[in-house]
Amino acid sequence: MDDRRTVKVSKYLSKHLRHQPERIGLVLDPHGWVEIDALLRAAADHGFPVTRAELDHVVATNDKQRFAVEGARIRASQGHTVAVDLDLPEAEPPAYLYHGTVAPALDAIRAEGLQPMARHHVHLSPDRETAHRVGARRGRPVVLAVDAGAMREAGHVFRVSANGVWLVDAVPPGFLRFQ
Ligand code: HQG
Repeated sequence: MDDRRTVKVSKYLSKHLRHQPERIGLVLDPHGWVEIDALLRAAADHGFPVTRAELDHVVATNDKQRFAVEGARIRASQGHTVAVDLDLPEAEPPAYLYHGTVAPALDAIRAEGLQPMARHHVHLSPDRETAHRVGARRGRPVVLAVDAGAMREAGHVFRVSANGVWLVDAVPPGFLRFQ
């Protein structure tokens, strides 16, 4: 399987496991899972045939481990815009986490903190390099440090996805370091 095909299949899976399952007639369970057989059937029926071997390859080699397989089922590990409850346990974050954004968002972020925007949570990275890459999707990246230790002490709940993305409902501006 070449890299271009791998990326194409990964994007197709992200689209339908995170954002628009109904577009191919899929119904996710409340925690975001779907039977792999049903997913492959729906993809084929909608003009995008994927083999089980291709799906397994994408799950195993995905650069961010975006997908989780459990038994006969698959789900996206995070990043949903459809309503799912990932049922992730609370976790104790490291003292600092990082968020990659771009300069045009900074005024709003200073005023209202980090908001989940279209997603369910604000996504935070455990290191600056990852946050830098996340920000760079939108332009010249700006990395903000989040005082996760102080947030947790103040009662904010942190969860970590299966692929190491830290999730919170929001980050009030007082916990952000703009430097
Ligand atoms: C910004 C990718 C104005 C925020 C990545 C970001 C990540 C605000 C954008 C994952 C704001 C939302 C998530 C506020 C936040 N006012 N702008 N108050 N608060 N923003 O894509 O964190 O490839 O929903 O800075 O690698 O960029 O999908 O979030 O620029 O892990 O697996 O609003 O998506 O992973 O953008 O990225 P997003 P994100 P995948």
